[in-house]
Amino acid sequence: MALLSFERKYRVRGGTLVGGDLFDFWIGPFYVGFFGVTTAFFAGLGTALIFYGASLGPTWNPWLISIAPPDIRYGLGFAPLKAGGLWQIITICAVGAFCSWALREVEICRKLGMGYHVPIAFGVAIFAYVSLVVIRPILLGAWGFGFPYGIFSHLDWVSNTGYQYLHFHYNPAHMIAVSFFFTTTLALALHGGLVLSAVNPREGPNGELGEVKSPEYEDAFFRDTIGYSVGTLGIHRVGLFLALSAGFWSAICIIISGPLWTRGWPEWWSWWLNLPIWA
Ligand code: UQ2
Repeated sequence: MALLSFERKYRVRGGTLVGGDLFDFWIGPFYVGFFGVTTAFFAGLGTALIFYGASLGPTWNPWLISIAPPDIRYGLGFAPLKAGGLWQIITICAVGAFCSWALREVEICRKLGMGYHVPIAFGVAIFAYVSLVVIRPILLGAWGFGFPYGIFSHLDWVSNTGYQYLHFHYNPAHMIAVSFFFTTTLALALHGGLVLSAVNPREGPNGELGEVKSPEYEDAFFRDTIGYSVGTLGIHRVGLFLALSAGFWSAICIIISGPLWTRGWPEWWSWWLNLPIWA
């Protein structure tokens, strides 16, 4: 179905979670909805506050601008605006905007009668962010454990936080996350390569245009190579699982650093050295 006639068909009322028909309209190609309004509100306010915070700082160099969280001594209370309070409100705006965006996706899924896979996937990304600036700071007792909002400053925070545990790559959850990130790129490279090889095949022996191949060819390629094909639907399940697992274990690896384990991560592995079988 042509996109324009399809749009006429699906652009109907309904599927909203909040607000009934009130925000059930489009602006150009964009569905608005109640959560489109809240997304715009939080994103607009948060961005304005970042510019305000930058105006208070020493530089307009985009690499160096940084909005820092409050000092640890403010604990889990509100800090003065210019001493981390801005960071706190910007964090509320960020979480508000991300969750609004996810719920707007849910409303669009409901309108289209689709599954909620995309908003659930986005929810895992939100979880990874929230684990850094909300969950872990609460577990450690101070907003000051969140990371600063700046390009270089957040890199410094990641490096410093990593060295605080001596060698972050020994964090078992970090190991799992990294493995999932790498496996995700492997799976997407295999999938992208396989689909392009079938849809955009080489030319024939006499230079004639290659014929587009069906999914049976894709299956056959992997059966010939490794004796198994996960299938055209299966590869997308594998891909979604791998990518969500990468984000999930990233969140776990930072949440357990501090709240669950305060020493260097290499030391965590002494459980292995202390197994009675070595005695
Ligand atoms: C596949 C298939 C696809 C694919 C890919 C495979 C026809 C178009 C890439 C092969 C994938 C396998 C065997 C699983 C890979 C698993 C990991 C953990 C990397 O069979 O079906 O559809 O794109």
